[in-house]
Amino acid sequence: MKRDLVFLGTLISLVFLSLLRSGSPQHLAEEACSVQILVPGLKGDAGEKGEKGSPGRPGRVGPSGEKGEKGEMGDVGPPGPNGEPGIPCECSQLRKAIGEMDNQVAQLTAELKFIKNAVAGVRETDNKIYLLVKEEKRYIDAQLYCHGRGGNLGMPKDEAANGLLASYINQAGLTRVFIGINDLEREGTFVYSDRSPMQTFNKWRNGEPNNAYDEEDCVEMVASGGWNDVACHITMYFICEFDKENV
Ligand code: MMA
Ligand code: CA
Repeated sequence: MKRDLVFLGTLISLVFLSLLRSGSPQHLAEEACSVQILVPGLKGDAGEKGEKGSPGRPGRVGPSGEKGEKGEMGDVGPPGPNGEPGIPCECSQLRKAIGEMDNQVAQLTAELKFIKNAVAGVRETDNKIYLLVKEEKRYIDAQLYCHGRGGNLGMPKDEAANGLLASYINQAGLTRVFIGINDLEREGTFVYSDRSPMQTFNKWRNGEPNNAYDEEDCVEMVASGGWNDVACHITMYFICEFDKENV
């Protein structure tokens, strides 16, 4: 644009000059020639068609396309090579070793039972562990103690469990412990402390439950294994029970 203006200025001053000097035709011819150098003449004829240009630069990378569908599963590959040959089975030797391990397991089980019984001082059945707690507590606090350890007060629900608890008490030289049975919620309706109802099994001593002094809502087991309702506020030792699946 700037060059065009310079060119136009030059052109105008040359035409002006040539008009000033246009006195004689000779002058005019001279001027026309010199002006011709700077001022473009008439447009010439179209030139010959040029050669084809070199190809342009590659365009920019376009946006990525949408994800295609998952292809079908390929064919199953050929099978791998065969493994190393195995060691021949020494069956009689293995049988002997397994037999010895069975004996060892049986012996360890017996020893563990002794340790739990004598050292930890617990008793167990297939699915329960019982623990005699030699701390004198009221029924409610005894129940809290057992709950706090993931268990409950002992709840004998069949002859086997009741007999186990009775022998536990006797081996400890005790005469009575709290067990998990009460009628705190409804007088005369005894339930287990996990709130499960009393079934047909019970071990009430003769004449019990008698709700003596109209204040016996909790239950003790005596050395014979018999049950007696007693006041909840008295204190005595107690037995907790734990489900093995929770231990
Ligand atoms: C008696 C008997 C029981 C009662 C206790 C309370 C010793 O047994 O009446 O039923 O629970 O007294 O001390
Ligand atoms: Ca009683």
